[in-house]
Amino acid sequence: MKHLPASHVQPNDASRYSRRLGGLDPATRQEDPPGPVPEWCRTLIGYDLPAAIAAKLEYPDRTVVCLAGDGCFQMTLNELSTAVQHGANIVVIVANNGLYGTIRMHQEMHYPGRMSGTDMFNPDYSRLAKAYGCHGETVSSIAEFAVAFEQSIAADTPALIELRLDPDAISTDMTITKPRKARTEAG
Ligand SMILES: Cc1ncc(C[n+]2csc(CCOP(=O)(O)OP(=O)(O)O)c2C)c(N)n1
Ligand SMILES: [Mg+2]
Repeated sequence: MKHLPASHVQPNDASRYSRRLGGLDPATRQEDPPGPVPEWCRTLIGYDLPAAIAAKLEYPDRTVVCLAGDGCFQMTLNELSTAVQHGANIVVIVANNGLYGTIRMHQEMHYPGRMSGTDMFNPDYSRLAKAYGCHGETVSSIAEFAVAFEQSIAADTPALIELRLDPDAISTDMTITKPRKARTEAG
């Protein structure tokens, strides 16, 4: 969040990463957010990209960053076309962990090791973004993020940054193996 200007708009979705990175979980929530930040948090997956586009069209002078899980983003990613068509130059950050991670977490908590339907196949999101006419970046380490973000903000098109994440790191503070181990040990 330190790379964002004080005046920004940041739609989030229901993914673990989106909520943690966006500071919307109680554990990381800021009592006094920096600047006028309309935080549109909904629990629907796929909400964030259309919301980000609408926000940019409504507040063209503000930086608009869309934080999306890969599962959430796959619901409405075709709206990249709308963003390009209407010149809504948002920055989309896709947290690619290859999972419907939130659902996997509940599967692991209640039925450890018995997962169903929560693995995902993902495209190369940076290349997909470029195919839509957007700027595209892929980030595999924290060190790469700042430059990718600066270039995305500076692009004169919508931009997308794919964060390639370890699937075991289900959130910024949780692993898959943690609830599985706890549940298995509890019997
Ligand atoms: C319309 C709708 N369908 C299903 C759900 C249930 N749901 C909540 S989070 C989630 C998975 C999100 O996956 P992803 O975006 O990859 O985020 P992750 O949890 O992996 O960070 C689902 C299916 C929902 N919130 N909204
Ligand atoms: Mg995911």
